[in-house]
Order: sequence, then C-alpha cells, then structure tokens
Amino acid sequence: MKGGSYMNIRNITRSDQKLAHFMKLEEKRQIEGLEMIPSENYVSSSVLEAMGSILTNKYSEGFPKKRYYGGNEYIDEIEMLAMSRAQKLFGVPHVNVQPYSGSPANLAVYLATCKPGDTVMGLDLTHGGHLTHGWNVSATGIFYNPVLYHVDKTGQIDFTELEMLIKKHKPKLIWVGATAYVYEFPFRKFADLAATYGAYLAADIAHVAGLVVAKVHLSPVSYAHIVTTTTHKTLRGPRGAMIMVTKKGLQKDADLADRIDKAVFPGLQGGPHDHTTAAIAIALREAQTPAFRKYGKQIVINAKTLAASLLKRGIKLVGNGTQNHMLLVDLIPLYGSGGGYFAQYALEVAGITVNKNTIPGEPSSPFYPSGIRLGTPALTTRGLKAKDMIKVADWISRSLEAVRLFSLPSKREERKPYMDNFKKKVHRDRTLLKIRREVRLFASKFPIFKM
Ligand code: DSN
Repeated sequence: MKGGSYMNIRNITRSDQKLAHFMKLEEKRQIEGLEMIPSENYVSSSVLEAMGSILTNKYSEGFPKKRYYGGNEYIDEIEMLAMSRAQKLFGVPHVNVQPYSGSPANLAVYLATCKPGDTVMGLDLTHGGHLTHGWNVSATGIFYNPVLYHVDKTGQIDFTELEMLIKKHKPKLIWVGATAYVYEFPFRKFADLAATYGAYLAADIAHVAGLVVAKVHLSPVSYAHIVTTTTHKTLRGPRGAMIMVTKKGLQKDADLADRIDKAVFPGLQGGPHDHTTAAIAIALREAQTPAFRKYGKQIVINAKTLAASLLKRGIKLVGNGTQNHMLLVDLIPLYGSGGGYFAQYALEVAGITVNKNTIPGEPSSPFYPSGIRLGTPALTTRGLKAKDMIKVADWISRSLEAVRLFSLPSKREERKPYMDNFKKKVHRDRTLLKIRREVRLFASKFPIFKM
C-alpha cells in the first residue's frame, strides 16, 4: 500500500475533490470491514491496472479479425488471449468474452436458443435462483414463458417436481445455477433430464466458477450445452462475463457458437469493453496458477469452518452447513419471519457486510426476507484462514443477538417508522460498536491485495 492507499487517484484528488472523498471512504470501508457478500471479491493490482488503462478508449464492434472499426490490431490480440485462456482453463471449444456482465450474458443465451414466447425453466428467485432465469420482472420472464422449479425443505433442488414440470411443459431451455444455493450443483441429473426431453441445458456458474477451476466443485462442461459465468465473483476478475459453448453443445447444434456470438453482438450489445477484456485475460491467467487452486480450496474450508462455528453458537443454517463458498442463515428462530433486514443492518454497523436473502419456503418477501446470505471468497483473498472464521462467527453471532428483540411489524404502514427507530437505536448499540472496533483492528491487518 503506497501513501496509505491502494488506489492511484492523484489526478482525481486534484480535479474532483468531492468524488475523491467518496472513493477514499469506500476504500476505507473495504479495508476496515469484513466483506462477506458471497458474490464479491477483491481483484489483484494487475486486474485493477487493466481496468484503469487506455484500452477504455477504443471501439471494436465485432469479433477478432472481423471488426467494424479500424485500429483493432492489438485489441484483437488481447481478446484472442482472453478467449484462448478461457478455453484452456475450462476445456471448452468456444467462448465469448464480450458480455458486459452476467445478466446480458444470460439474455444472450435466450436470444441464441429460443424464440420469444418459448417455454424456459429456471430455479425460482425466492428459492435461490437468479432474476435472469425467468423471474417475472426480468426481460427473461417478460419475453419468454418461464416455468420455475423449487427447492425442498432441505434447500436441495426438488427433482420430483422438476421432472414433472419438464414433462408437462417441454421447455426449450433449462437453467441450472443459482445465487443462493449451498450444495454442489447436480449437473448430471439436469443433463439426463435435458437429454430425455430434448432441451438445451445452460449452466450459470457465476458463483462457483473459481471453485470449478480449483476443482473443488464439479465442472458443468461435460453436462451442459452452454455455460455462462460472471468474471468478478470467485473467479476474482473484473466485472464482466463469458459465455462458453461446450463440445456437447456443438454436438447438439453445430451453429450454437455462431448463434451465441450473434446474440451478444449485434443482438444485444455494441462495442465490447476492451479494458475489461484485458482484465479478464489477466484474471484467467491468475486462475491457472497453483496459488489460485489453493485459494479455491481455502474458500470452501473457510466456509465449512464458518458454518460449523455458527451452528455451534445455535444459529440455524439452510442445509445445516455448506458444500461451497456460501451460507444461508435462517433467521426465523431469532426474529420470526422477515428479519433479514435487522441482521443485515446490525452486521453493517458492526463492520460486516452481508446481504439479506430469502430462504426456501420464504414466509415473508424478497424486500423483508427471513435470511441472510454470506460467503468467504473475499475474506479468503485477504488471507483469512479457518482459525479466523471462528472469530468471524463469534462477531456474527454476537451482532445477531444484539438486535434479537426486534421483529418485523405485520402491518405494512408500521414498517417504515419501526425501521427508522430500529436504525437509530442500532447506531448507538454498545455491543455493535464494540464489535466494530474489534473488526476494524482485525481486518486492517489483512491487505486487500499485494502491491
Ligand atoms: N447479484 C449477484 C449475486 O449477488 O449473487 C447475482 O447476479
């Protein structure tokens, strides 16, 4: 860390003090807090350099060697480098590295495989699925005909229901993947069903891509026709995404790679973000190293240790633990239904960032859900090990306990004043403020990246 900062914002500090002020505060927040949103991470200094580079100046609509603009000689090389690294790392014959992020990547899959109105299938959002797997307010649920499947009481995909729905609705496209799922994805079972009923199978591995690379999670590549992933979660790259077409995908449909590319451009996007493409190339190179495999393994060890430590402190977890990087806390025993807001806010005051989340069979709503979701990828990047997870579990459990007496009013009109009062009280809560000091002292010892 140079001059007390990880960022080189000398010019911004001179020219735009207001903005620099907030950037510095955000940096301080990232350094002094424990980042436990399972989809977040800290990128390397090389990834950051590429994101802040002159590559952002270029337009390059099209694909390598087939561009609509001049001056792309070197951009072509950069994009091909990113593509070949992804192909090698995941073992796929085709990859598109241009999607701006996960949602446009997933939308491109629909555009490539379905016609508007076709039936598609994904995991219900409130059961851990993603907006783009057919939720009604997403374009994927508006332009297509979604049929959603669910998890059972243990939080595992309900295959009896899934098969019944596939048989009845004959979807064109089935998604496997989730944003709140604590088990390994059962890709083989999905592949068998997709084959029996003739559907495309798309695996969205945004959350677990880094674990797949580290070989601590099954790879979907032998099972799915298409694999999408963001690049900024466990893969630890810049905010971006990739769509991969597998050998199996090309066997089902020889034109699939071409249709995916056309769906991304010109179907949905304009020029790719070349600075992001370069940063993806860097992240993929970093992911090829033994150090990254060690990192992926440690993420899971940390998550399992955290789960065991929370259970020991009487905290209820969906699935009683985790098989990946993520934990889903069922807060109903603590606050009744709808307590996710209290937990997220109290933890934030204590310097621990998590997100409120629905739990399987959610009795409340996505805005006032009954759980929180937390994960270990970002803490593991900073160098925290299993023994540190015991401390983290202790802080989490004490913070949750500190706001135990709050519960969500059942009348909607009473909620806003109740929450305003809750927030005021929580900011003065001695236990939470004490934890915050302990967390700050502890977290500041762990760098957010090596300079
Ligand atoms: N927002 C991401 C997550 O937190 O899981 C999914 O897109």
